[in-house]
Amino acid sequence: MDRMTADPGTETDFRGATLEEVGQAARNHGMPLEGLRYDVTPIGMHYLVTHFDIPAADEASWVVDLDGLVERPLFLSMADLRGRPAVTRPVTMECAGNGRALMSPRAVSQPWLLEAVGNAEWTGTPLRPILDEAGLRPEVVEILFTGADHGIQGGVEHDYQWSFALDDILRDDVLLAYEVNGQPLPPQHGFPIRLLVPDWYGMCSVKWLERITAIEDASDAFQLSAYQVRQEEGGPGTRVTRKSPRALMLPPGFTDFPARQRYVDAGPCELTGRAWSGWGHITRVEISEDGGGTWSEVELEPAPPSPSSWRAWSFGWNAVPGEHELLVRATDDAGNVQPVDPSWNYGGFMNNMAQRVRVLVR
Ligand SMILES: Nc1nc2c(c(=O)[nH]1)N[C@H]1C(S)=C(S)[C@@H](COP(=O)(O)O)O[C@H]1N2
Ligand SMILES: [Mo]
Repeated sequence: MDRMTADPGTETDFRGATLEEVGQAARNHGMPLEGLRYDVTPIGMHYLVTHFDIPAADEASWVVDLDGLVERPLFLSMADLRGRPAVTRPVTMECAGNGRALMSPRAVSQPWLLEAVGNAEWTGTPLRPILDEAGLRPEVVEILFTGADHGIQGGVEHDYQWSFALDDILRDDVLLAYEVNGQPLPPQHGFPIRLLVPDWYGMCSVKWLERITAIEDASDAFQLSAYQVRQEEGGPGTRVTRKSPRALMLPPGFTDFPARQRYVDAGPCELTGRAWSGWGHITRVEISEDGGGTWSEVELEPAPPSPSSWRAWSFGWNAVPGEHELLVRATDDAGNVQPVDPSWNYGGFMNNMAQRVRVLVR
């Protein structure tokens, strides 16, 4: 990024961003935080991540093969999948790299600030009855999902894949999704069909799904070793799974370009936003005006029917003239609370530090 975009109001120095990062940022867009206004994110505003290229896909000839250690392999056409019971679910999806660019030093990858999120209504058919129909053999340990996209990452050529232990995937809320917000999936979001796993970070919701394989050993698929919280390259780590809690504020007032400093008129100012967690319901959202020394609870809107969808909040702020930095943090009913500072890891994953919003009140 050039000098004009340096110093967007954090301690992190962006001037060293590489051309690779600029290339990723240009392909993989975030949700402008104004999108927090909408309970259901318009699909063009939903964040987007594709590691390799968006593959060509023809709905009429697309088949999802379900094979491996099953009694009855299935070849699922789109007509077959669309003919099965359909469920629509609002799901907050977030990239595990959200917050990466706020870590220092940051991983050279997709340089997200905080915008890698969206809350769309996904329609599809539940996965579990399909696995039941195929009949998993007793020796099955994991279910491996393969997308139609192919490339090289970390020097390893592979199809994009994710694999789950049985307990993690035999959930009633996992879908094979073919519509989003009432429309067929757009090409970039996985047309004609993708896996959708609520509550986990987005990397496991395999787009352009073409194969489901029941396997008897833990998979060594490349992405499983990439999505690890580790302290050094190749070091021991723990796999990224569920989303940590996060609250985000709809940017108040108006902005300058390009630094995106906020300007607000003095007086009562309604702050609003959304919060979510992959570990349960959001129970508390708080705002600090003194860098995290003291916190005030905001008002939470009624909880959504499923905690897989984000929860709205609002706060009546009395804006007094001067420079302010507002911090926002969420707590979930499993007791997880957002930290004020990032906890660093090599891949730049799961940085759910409290959001900092700089506001100049006039
Ligand atoms: N086949 C395939 N599936 C994929 C990816 C990919 O590159 N290829 N990216 C993953 C990542 S890292 C995320 S965060 C989500 C993003 O989904 P979206 O682009 O629909 O928002 O898709 C996941 N599924
Ligand atoms: Mo991601």
